[in-house]
Amino acid sequence: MQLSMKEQMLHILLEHNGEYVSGQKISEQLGCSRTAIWKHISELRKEGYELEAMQRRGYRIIQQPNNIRSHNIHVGLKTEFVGQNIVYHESVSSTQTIAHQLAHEGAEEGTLVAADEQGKGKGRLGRDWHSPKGTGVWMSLILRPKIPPQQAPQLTLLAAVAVVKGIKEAVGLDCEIKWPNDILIHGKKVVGILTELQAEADRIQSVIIGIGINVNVKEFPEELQNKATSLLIEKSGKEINRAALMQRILEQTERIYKQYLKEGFPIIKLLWESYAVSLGKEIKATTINGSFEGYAKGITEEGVLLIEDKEGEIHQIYSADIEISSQT
Ligand code: BTX
Repeated sequence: MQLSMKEQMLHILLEHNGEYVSGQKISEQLGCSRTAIWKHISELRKEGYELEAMQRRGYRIIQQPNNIRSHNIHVGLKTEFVGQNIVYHESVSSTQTIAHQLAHEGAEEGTLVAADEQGKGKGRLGRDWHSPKGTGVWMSLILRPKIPPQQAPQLTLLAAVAVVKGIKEAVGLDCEIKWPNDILIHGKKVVGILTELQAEADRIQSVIIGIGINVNVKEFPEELQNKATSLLIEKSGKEINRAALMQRILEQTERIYKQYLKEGFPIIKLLWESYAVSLGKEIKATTINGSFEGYAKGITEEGVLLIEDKEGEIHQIYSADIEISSQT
């Protein structure tokens, strides 16, 4: 997608990394008037950019706001299509609902819906996802892979790998994955992933991958205090730039997704297994049909979990909540 004039100007200022760029240089590069530059500078200031204007020297950027407006993500995002079309809202009920609607209306692959706050963030099985204002990454990505619907669980695992790698790159923290969709740090959930489909019997029309990351959340409601954490908490209170984190995750997603479309699931499976905490352990799986205990043997080529019960029978688990019952 083409950068707007304002985005191009921001790009030039960011490229100069806090150094001055003359008004003349900007107007030559963008082919616009000095008045237009000044107008964009004022708009960026209103959005929270700290910019300095100095006679004879030009303009420089002092600080970026920690917001996730679309151009803040767009400028500096090195992808071909993932996140190139961004729909940003300050406050929504759920980014999933909006992404579903857009996918239904034919939104292009890679379209991203992001919000600063969700009033009714969705987890799996009708559960809620706590999404407070301005402190998280609450986003839904539309993909359109040409794969049969039964392979869709693979995309949850693909997204989990991309998020773990993106967090490592942007923030330097190591995460673990608990099948199928929990990303943990020190045993507490820092990211949740919800994959939903629009599909016919034999064909996927779109996959909506919802990713919720507790980034700068300082405190959780009482019921989550023992099981949730945030990147800020794990970084001892250091505030994290959400747009930069999103960029790294979107780049990793595109890279791994392209590899997946070309070479299939095996490489993703290997990567996923290297981050998995639930494999090779005694676990308790709670499904909609009840719960049972067994040994987590591994995942299949479809991304389905295999559990061996005490009688040696192998069960294929498509969807469940997992508790690790021993550290074997
Ligand atoms: P899940 O069903 O695996 O997890 C939901 C459960 O996790 C809740 O029942 C609660 O116990 C706990 N929980 C709720 N909020 C949080 C939180 N912020 N941090 C840690 N634990 C929490 C996981 O479902 C899938 C979540 C996807 C969220 C994204 S956000 C963007 C997109 N839009 C949307 O509405 N959902 C997705």
